[in-house]
Amino acid sequence: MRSTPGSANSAGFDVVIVGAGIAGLQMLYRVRELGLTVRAFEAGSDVGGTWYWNGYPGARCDVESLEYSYQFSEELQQEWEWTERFATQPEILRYLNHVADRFDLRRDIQFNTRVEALTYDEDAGRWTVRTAAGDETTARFAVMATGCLSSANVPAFAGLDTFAGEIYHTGRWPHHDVDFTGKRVGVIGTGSSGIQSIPVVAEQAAELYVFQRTAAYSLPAGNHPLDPAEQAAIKADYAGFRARNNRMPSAGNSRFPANPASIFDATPDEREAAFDFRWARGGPGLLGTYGDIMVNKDANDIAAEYVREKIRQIVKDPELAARLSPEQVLGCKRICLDTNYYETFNRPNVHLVDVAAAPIERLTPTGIRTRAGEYELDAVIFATGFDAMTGALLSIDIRGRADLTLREKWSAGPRTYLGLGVPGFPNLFTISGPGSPSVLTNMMVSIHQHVNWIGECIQYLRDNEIVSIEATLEAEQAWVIHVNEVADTTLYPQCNSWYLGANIPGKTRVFMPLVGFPAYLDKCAEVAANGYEGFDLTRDRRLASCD
Ligand code: N01
Repeated sequence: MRSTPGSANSAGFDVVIVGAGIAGLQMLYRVRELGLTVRAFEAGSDVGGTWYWNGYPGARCDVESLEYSYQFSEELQQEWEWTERFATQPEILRYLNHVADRFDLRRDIQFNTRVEALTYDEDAGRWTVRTAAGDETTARFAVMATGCLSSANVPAFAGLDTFAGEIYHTGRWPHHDVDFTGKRVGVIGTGSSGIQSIPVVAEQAAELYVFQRTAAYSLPAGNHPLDPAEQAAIKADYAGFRARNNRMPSAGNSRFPANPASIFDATPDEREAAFDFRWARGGPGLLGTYGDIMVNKDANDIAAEYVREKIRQIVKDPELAARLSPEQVLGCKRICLDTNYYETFNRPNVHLVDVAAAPIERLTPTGIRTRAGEYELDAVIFATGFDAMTGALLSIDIRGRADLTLREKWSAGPRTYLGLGVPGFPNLFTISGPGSPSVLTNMMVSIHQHVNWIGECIQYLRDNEIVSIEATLEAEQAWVIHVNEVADTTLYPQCNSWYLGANIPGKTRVFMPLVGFPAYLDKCAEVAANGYEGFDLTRDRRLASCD
């Protein structure tokens, strides 16, 4: 089977990719390298995924630019010049557009096309892909590049449709200028998206009301223009830099690793100095000041109190500082990085509304009503996050062997082998799926690793005339236990985070990502080296050739 790339193909494709964000673009490039026919489907009108949808004011990456980039092309990583330590959303989107153009990827992407269903035909050994427009095609392999944080969570507030003003979600930001100058704006949510947008919106808005349910820990990003000499030094040995990052638990930050020592071996003065150093440097490094902060509650309490003291120093009104001070375990909800977040609450036009004490009751035609009062607003921004890790996958009607749906299979929480494969769903791969390190790492690196693993796997199947690969139930069961055991050695499961699915009403609470990148990297390599141990491989000469 061969087709003109990108052309309609009644015989279908070798590979279908769902999504044209960071993962989809790299997968497309990799599949082309294998000489296979491919079609990517993308719901948006252009490439970029997360960086296409999250164009809210202040949107910026919390991974350093020199690490948050593709490594599949040495030329690309040498050519591209980042301008800031942490890139803005427009800069990353420009980069992804550059990648799409440079490697001529768009011709195999069908935009404005939402995939609605994927159904496995056991006799043909192929996936049928149906779009929301009702079009169908088939493919031997399906690769889900649907993103971990792509299914926007809009709480079902009463009266949502009655609000007469503007409504936005940070993860569905419109692709036109939005100007809040002179307006009364409400932001619901104080996770990363709220914390990044609030300081920027506060500068435009006449009045800004921040509806906070849980105070979040935020560390100063310490963003600055990139020093060309620093960039050149990394580029002089980019491969070495990538290799060192691969050996870090978060697949990054090798230039500033965590200190493995215990906080209890340091004096109070030494701790203070160590925290001060990391706070001043900016970025997420404060969590790594000592090796036990993320595994020992007493150690964590000391670090958390350091951050609360910083909040008290920054926010002038002590009562307001107290309301902005988080109490949960530091870092067990994803740590936020900010530029002037706490400082923003010193502005006279910014008001903190406690919706834990007095929850939002409804939206009205003119604003938001909480149990404590009514707030007149011209615009409401939902910074309410995502149905993480499973939301995008389960929004598609995925049916595997014997009509088993992924929704049924995952009704008590996601179950995978390596976060890459699911028993009952042959030849379907999930890039950065639940059970892989994904969101606990630099996503660029995790995606790179998955794309290469999947590419090599498909190559292996072709070389060995294997028509289908499917994770075994035994491997899945052992893997789910492993992921939970690793999580339980840390403090991560101890608060109501989206890592656990706790932000979505009714979602089963399961800790979804795997903690620790290097061991995972080694495990995936070992599985491949052992002929895809833990997967059933089916040979069928009739179906073996893709040609
Ligand atoms: O979403 P969140 P996010 N009533 O889920 C509140 C990545 N990211 O979009 O904590 C009132 O963290 C909710 O309150 P609570 C990053 O991985 C990265 O901000 O559930 N409030 C919370 O305050 C990040 O972790 C970057 O009590 C409600 C907020 O909404 C992930 O995306 C930038 C509510 C949601 O916070 C998600 O971040 C942005 C309700 N009914 C995002 N429902 C960077 O790279 C929810 N909330 C920097």
